[in-house]
Amino acid sequence: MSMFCYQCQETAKNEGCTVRGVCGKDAKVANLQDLLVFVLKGISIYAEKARAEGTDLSAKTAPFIMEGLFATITNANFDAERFENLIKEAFELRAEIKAEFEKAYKDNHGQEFTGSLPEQATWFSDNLNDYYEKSSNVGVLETENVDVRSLRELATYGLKGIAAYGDHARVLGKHKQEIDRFVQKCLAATTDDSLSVDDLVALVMETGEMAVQTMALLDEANTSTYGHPEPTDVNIGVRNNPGILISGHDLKDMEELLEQTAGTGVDVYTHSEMLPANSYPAFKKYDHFVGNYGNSWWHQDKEFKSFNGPILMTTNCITPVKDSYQERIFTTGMAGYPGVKHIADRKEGESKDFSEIIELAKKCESPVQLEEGTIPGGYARNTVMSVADKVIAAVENGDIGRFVVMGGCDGRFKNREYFTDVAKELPEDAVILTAGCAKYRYNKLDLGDIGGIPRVLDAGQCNDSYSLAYIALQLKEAMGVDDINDLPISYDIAWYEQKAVAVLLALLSLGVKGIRLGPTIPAFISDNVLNVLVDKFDIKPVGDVEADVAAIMAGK
Ligand code: FSO
Ligand code: SF4
Repeated sequence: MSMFCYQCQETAKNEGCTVRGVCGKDAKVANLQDLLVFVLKGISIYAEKARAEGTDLSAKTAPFIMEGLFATITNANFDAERFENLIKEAFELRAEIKAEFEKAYKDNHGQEFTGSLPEQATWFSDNLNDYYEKSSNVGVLETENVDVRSLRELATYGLKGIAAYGDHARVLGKHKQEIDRFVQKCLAATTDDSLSVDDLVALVMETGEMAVQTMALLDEANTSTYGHPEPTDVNIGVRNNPGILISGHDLKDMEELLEQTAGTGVDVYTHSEMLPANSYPAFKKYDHFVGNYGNSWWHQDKEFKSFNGPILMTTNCITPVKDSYQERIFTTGMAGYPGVKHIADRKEGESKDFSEIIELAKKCESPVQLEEGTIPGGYARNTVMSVADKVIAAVENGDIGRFVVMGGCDGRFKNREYFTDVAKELPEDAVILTAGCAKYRYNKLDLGDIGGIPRVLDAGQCNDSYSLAYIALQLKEAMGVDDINDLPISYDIAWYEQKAVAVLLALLSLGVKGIRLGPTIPAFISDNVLNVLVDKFDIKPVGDVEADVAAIMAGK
């Protein structure tokens, strides 16, 4: 076995990738990612010890820890050199935090700290060969007890999701001390052998609570910067100008790209999870912002070829880059791919410089049209709540029988046709609430509307999943229902990567029961942990389409 990773839904045999990732990640990068997380845990151990001595260093640790965790999310970064550098930086930060802890300890106790610490806090080398040697022995399998391992990884993957959402919020100037503190507390806790299974279950639940807070913070960051998304018919056709395709989830990159391309004769199109940018007032004002091109992330090898122009990947999901567009794809932020040009971070008070991409676009042909027409978007919390009276009336008079939350991710495998089939099979009085790239399985089906309310209400990116929770909580108030589970809402969630784990834990922490999860139950959930989730939350795997649709409509 040269690596071990089971953090995403497509892991080999639903057990673990052991030679090379199904995602394309090689063993070298997988192991370096493990080593980076290992050192991030070491930083967290010292920061937690400093906090016990009365020194809060979370403002110093959280930005780097969150970026580091974000880089290890599925399909975000495949570049070994980038991870080598992140590990070096992590050692530097760890040394600083260690020194601050030791000083605080000495000040408080009048003597040096001599206690023993886990290896995450002590192992060091500045030799790259040592990185590689060590990196194959610091992964998830180092925790032998399968249930402890399962809970540690469940918390860590939830934390990776929190890190991604938290990093997006920070880019827009928003952060919260409580979240920053939790990130270091949670990472340090995953190294603590004294914690019982019950303690770890509690940690996982707290991860869910923090995910809710982080998603609320990101929602606030996005809407206060760019306005509330508005109902929008998003064009899926093309024009005859050269274009730039922007993918991933980073709205600040979107803003700066639109600003820098204005008046250049180059059009801008969104791809995959950037589609919801078409519904923000701040972006809709640009005439050269044409619409969305293509489908969810895993179709990119073909769609990037036919786009003809440059592609900017702001975050995940990247798939192995093909020669046909190797010269025209760029990464930025925490995204990375070997041999692909990376646009540097913005300097304090400045924008990123996208001029190289714009100049390249001018020399490219316009995109090949894949489809035409429009798809509806912009049904985030503000839009839905602005018609709350209409929605509640439709529920009360029986026009809407059920809401089905079908958010989450899309993926490569055939078993995800389940979600298309469910969308098709749901009766006409069912409304689908969605967010994330899962929507591409049914957002072009033309499922009609109920009294002007589209049957697929798209709240936005997976980053906007907070809208789905918010709508449920507001409906609970408005309809005078005591328990969120008494609302006419069912959950049929498609998961793929770790942001979806954060969203799932967030829903559990809000008390949502009876969630169907698919296309498979995560490989990192052990049998005993699954039993806990079934007992406490009645989680179930997706099953037969017809039977699931009947059960969903019956509120089961
Ligand atoms: Fe999709 Fe990829 Fe948004 Fe994920 S593009 S799969 S949950 O990384 O981020 O929904
Ligand atoms: Fe395998 Fe998923 Fe890990 Fe990639 S991210 S190596 S596909 S488990």
